[in-house]
Amino acid sequence: AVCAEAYDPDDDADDNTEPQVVHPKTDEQRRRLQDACKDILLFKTLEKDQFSEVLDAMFEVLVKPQDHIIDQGDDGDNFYVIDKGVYDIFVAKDGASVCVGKYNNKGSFGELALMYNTPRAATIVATDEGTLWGLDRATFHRLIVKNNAKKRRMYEAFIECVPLLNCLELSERMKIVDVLGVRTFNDGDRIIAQGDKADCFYIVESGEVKILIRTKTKAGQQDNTEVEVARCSRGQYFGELALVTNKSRAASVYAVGATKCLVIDIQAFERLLGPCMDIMKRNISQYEDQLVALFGSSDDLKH
Ligand code: 1OR
Ligand code: 1OR
Repeated sequence: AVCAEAYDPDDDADDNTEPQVVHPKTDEQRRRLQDACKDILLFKTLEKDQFSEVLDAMFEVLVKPQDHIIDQGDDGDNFYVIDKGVYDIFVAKDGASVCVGKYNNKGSFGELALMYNTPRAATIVATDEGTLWGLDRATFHRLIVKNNAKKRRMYEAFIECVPLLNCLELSERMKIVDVLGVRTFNDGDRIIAQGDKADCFYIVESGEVKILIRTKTKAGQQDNTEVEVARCSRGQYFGELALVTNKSRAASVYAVGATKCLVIDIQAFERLLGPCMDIMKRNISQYEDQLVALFGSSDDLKH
């Protein structure tokens, strides 16, 4: 009898017999690869063995200016991690190709077509000479997609009780789980530094963070020390402001005790959190009111 069973990647018996891909690398390549991969969110929830299998399978790709690494609409072949170079992201809109963002010497792309078996969702073009690390589709499936089933089991319940994400459909919340990374911090670790460029967004899973601000209206003055303005604990988010306003980080954020955060990169934030934008903007307008109350001006949150 034929039965319609849900696909569970964990049941995939032939996975164990699939040959392991190994691209030999020099020590120098290995060092660069490790450096490029250390902050890749999709790798952050892998077990150590799985992560080293991923590294073994990756291969170097040299690119020239104007090379199309990915074309929107194509089938997915590889996932890419950036070693170096600047890459523009184009999306077709009403027949025209619109640049919607860029990767600047770090990050990764090409996961969506491989994760969901869909055509490429964007075109990625190198603006300079650059270097990428590719990971073939089969290995991506065997290690990353399989790990996603585990991630969904681990984070589904927690994500369901993050108030900000209530406005999303269940399937949209699960897409966030698929691409998120996890980072742990020790007491006092600085998670965000005021003034830095922003490339990700955080949700506190456990522990607590404190938010400190050094106001620009007192720049250079003696009493311009960092002032604590807020704390966030389980289920609360931070690091959205710079992504929403396209500015540098408005405050510094430190771990209070051992703290674990879920991390979402800026591209996934823009792609998946659009429906939550109104809530975030409403909360941002409250930052301005509190700034006025504290420092007598909200200039810090302006240009
Ligand atoms: P892929 O396999 O579909 C193209 O191949 C890749 O571009 C895609 O995986 C992502 O890794 C990356 N929307 C869709 N894909 C994006 C986007 C994006 N940005 C980067 N990629 N948006 C832009 C968000 C800044 C939304 C556009 C409406
Ligand atoms: P970000 O990307 O600028 C620092 O990085 C984060 O601290 C910021 O996003 C917010 O998520 C968070 N003013 C500015 N940023 C704040 C504030 C805040 N509170 C939390 N963040 N104010 C406190 C309001 C309770 C106003 C300053 C007095």
